[in-house]
Amino acid sequence: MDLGHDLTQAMAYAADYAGELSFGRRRYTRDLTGVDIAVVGIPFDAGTVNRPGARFGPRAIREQTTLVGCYPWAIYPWDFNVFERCEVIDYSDIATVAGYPDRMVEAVRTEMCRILDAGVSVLSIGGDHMVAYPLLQAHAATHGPLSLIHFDAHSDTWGMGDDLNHGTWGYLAAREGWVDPERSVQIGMRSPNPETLGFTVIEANPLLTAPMDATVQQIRDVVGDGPAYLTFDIDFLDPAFAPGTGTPVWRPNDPSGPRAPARTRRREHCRRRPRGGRAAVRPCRNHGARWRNVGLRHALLAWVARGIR
Ligand SMILES: [Mn+2]
Repeated sequence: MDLGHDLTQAMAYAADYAGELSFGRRRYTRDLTGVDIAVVGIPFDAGTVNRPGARFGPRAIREQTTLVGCYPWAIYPWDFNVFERCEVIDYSDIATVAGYPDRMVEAVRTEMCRILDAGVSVLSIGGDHMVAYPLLQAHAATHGPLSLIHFDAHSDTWGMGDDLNHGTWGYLAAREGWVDPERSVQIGMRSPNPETLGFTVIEANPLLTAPMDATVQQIRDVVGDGPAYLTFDIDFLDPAFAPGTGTPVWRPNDPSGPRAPARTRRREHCRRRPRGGRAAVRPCRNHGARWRNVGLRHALLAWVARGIR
């Protein structure tokens, strides 16, 4: 379905709660003529070893992106409007058949090669992290070995022979030469894996104590100027704020993480004796995670856009 430019622009100013649920109100189309960035959904979660549900990710993210982007001059904090700088389309979802991971891999690889061969950049929305396997394969076929910028609680480089799931794609991508570990960096790690495969690893605790600018410079120094692929697992964040993930891992020294209630209780105890238990978790606990998804996806879109112009 191609809604055309006029309606897209009209919907950008329409009520947030109405209208098409494409990514950022972009056109649903597979016509790549004149396109800079294609947003592609991959609703797949058969690669997770724990909690499924990521198949609902692309739809939820698209819905949340309708809540931002209504200011034509910019989206805070960026000083440019991504949609003015680049022609962005919503390529819709890559169809997968539940229960057949091999078909997902083949379908993603085929569609990615079509998009990348047309000179178009991709922002994909998953889906569990196994989808990175065909995505990296297709990008490496186009650009050669890539720097990987990997935000995650897990390294996803556990080697299990040829087995492919959301915890092994990084191992396989390095083994196949699609990513160059010497130019790659993993950020936020907090699941022990002594085998780094040569990746630069920035663990969660140093990340939380180091100045942000120093960490950004460290990432730049490792990655250099070559082609890079950025991937962000939502479990990079503390699950207190983004519980909707397959394998949540708490951030031990995060000032807003699990230690915060303990510190608060200690201070509280000095002032008066506790008089009751803690409140129950609210059923609406995923709202915070949804808001973070909105910001994250626009940050990633801006990152892709900066690489184009
Ligand atoms: Mn993870």
